[in-house]
Amino acid sequence: MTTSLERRNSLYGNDLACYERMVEIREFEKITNALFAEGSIRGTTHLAVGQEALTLGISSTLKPNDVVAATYRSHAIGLALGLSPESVLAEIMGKATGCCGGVGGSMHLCDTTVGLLPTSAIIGAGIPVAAGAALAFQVQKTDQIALALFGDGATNIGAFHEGLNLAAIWKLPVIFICDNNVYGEYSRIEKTTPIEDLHIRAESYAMPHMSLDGMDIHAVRSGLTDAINRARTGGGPTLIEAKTYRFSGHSRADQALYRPEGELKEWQKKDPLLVTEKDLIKRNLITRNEIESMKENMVSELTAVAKKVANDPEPELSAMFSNIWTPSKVAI
Ligand SMILES: Cc1ncc(C[n+]2csc(CCOP(=O)(O)OP(=O)(O)O)c2C)c(N)n1
Ligand SMILES: [Mg+2]
Repeated sequence: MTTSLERRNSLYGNDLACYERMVEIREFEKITNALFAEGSIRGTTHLAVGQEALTLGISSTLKPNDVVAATYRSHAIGLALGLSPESVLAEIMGKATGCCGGVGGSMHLCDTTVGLLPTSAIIGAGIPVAAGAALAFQVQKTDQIALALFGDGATNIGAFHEGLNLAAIWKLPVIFICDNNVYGEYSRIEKTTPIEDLHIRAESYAMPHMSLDGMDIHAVRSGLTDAINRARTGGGPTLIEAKTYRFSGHSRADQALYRPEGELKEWQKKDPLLVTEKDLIKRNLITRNEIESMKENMVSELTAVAKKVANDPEPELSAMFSNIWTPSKVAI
């Protein structure tokens, strides 16, 4: 069986493997949505359809011993970093075979073998966690870096400002990536945020910052590479704003009827899968027919995974009390 780390390592320097993983994420999200719709999964889910170039840009550029703190919208970054569709889907379906034994669910994925720190439903929570991990790397004098991936809405949260301030003042090896997907929950960005270009918020912390096209994996890699070089050589943090778009609603129940007419269609012209396909075909790395059969195979593979996972065992009740830390002595 392929391990998370092997899945992760297969991406480096391999544009075709990155594209295939993007296809995997797209089809995985579609299947997950369908399973929710038919009532096979409890709880909720947040899809990242349309944001695949960003997640693959991150996973194919960071080293596997770097760490990533992400959000409740993390099936995509989990798969991109190397988690198997089986372990992610089993977690979402509350099965013991899931990456957290089925007690976390869709919003709480984790696999430290590929650097995915526990994901969280609390907006902005990953930002100080990433800064904390970066502080540990700085103290331990390793060359690792931490990356926080969060949404546009998170830049209005106190944790964002505290995390950036601390990282800047201590020159921590951390990269903050804001996926500006134009919406926070059900609100378009101008309803909640007085500026359009969120990366300029880093100016308040004298931190280097940039905006890039989050629909293009090459743009993501190139911006990230500069930030990584700075972080690894003691230059401190960077704020990157990746302009992207959430093709689906906020969560599974949301049809996104609040979107202006035509907006989705405009962004779909920049669909990261289309952009990557065009690039790969132009470079003679794949043909249109090969793309079609890759997609068909992916759908059959993922359908088989979903069938298998549906029959996996649920966790024992006692699993609720595993992995809980309590101090042996409480100081009064
Ligand atoms: C601290 C906190 N406040 C409010 C919420 C409710 N909430 C859930 S998602 C969301 C919007 C987040 O938008 P954004 O950061 O842009 O991420 P996206 O959903 O677009 O990925 C809000 C306000 C929350 N989960 N945590
Ligand atoms: Mg958003």
